[in-house]
Amino acid sequence: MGFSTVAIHAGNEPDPTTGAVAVPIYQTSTYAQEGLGKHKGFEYARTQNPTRAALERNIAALESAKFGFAFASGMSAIDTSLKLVKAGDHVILGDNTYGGTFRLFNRILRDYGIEFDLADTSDIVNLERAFKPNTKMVFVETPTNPIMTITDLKAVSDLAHANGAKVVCDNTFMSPYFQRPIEHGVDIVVHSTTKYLNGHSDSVGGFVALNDEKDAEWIGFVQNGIGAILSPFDSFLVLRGTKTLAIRMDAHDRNGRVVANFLAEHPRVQKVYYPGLTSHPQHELAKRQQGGFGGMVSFETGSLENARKVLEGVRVCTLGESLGGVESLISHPATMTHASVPEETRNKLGITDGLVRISVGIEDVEDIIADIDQALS
Ligand code: P1T
Repeated sequence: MGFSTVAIHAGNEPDPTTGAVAVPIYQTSTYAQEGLGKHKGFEYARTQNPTRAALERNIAALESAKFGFAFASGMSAIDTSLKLVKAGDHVILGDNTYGGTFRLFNRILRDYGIEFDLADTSDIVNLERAFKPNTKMVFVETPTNPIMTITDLKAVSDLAHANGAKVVCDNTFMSPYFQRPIEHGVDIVVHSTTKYLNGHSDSVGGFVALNDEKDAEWIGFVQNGIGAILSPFDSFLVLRGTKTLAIRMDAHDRNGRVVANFLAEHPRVQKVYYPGLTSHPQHELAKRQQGGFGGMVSFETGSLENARKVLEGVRVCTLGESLGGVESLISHPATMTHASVPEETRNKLGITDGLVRISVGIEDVEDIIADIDQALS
């Protein structure tokens, strides 16, 4: 079945009690039991909730995964995926990820005995050198936030598996519409559903999708044991969001290409980071691995002052953290999303004071272009 058919129907079976076509928000903390140990499969809402279960079936199907788990945020989903390693294990983390992912490793997991090293996972020779005897996981983002570097998921999966390690891919920027990492050999996919999957900037959530039954059992155990679950209302919102994922992503992609090309020609812009540009060093890999290039575009303005003028000069775009909503958002990675990354590392990666990131929305693209143009000039 096609992507949109799955998006609209998987998990969205009419409600068994009423026939409601939209999955109801089961806003309950617990369920009446008929007798001791006799119930309808629902005991307590941290453990099971029908609205959340519907979303879990939905996104798992979209990611070509057998199992899916919805969390209270992207970060709690990422943290739970890291519960597949133990104290003393070593993880290779892509050197450019969302700042919060780096912070989780650097400021929290480190103190719980998880060793990690950063590596440029887009360079397979470099990645191979980062493996240690105790490496149990490689964690990648592709394209990366905000530099848009692409990692070859099949090559990384083959290398990791040959070294006895699992691969986790944060698929937030592409969504399963444009990239399904499990189909390239990745073991575990994580998402911030806050972004494209929900798509309307009105919910914070996360997701873990995977195929391995034993690992899925553990992720489910941790989800219940720690309890960072997605609420019924948020589950409803994301479930509504994924129904239009395909048409929204196509629109983000169309607008993203136009904005990237416009910026690439603009005299006040020094560099544009967008895998859809033929000048992107991994354009061919992106074309092969992704179904589109999406709506995330970063560009170098040359200085903090220039960046500030753009960020404070826009009227259609909104200055703010986050991405993936229908409205265009503009942000300053160095002081916002990636402030927890040391300055030296930021500069090495290209996350300079002059870097601006746009999450290109699905407004009329002429209005977005005119807005950025007036802010740049
Ligand atoms: O905010 P939360 O739902 O917890 O998701 C964290 C997260 C995980 N992975 C990626 C690739 C992300 O971009 C994010 C959150 N990112 C932003 C808030 C941002 O503006 O980049």
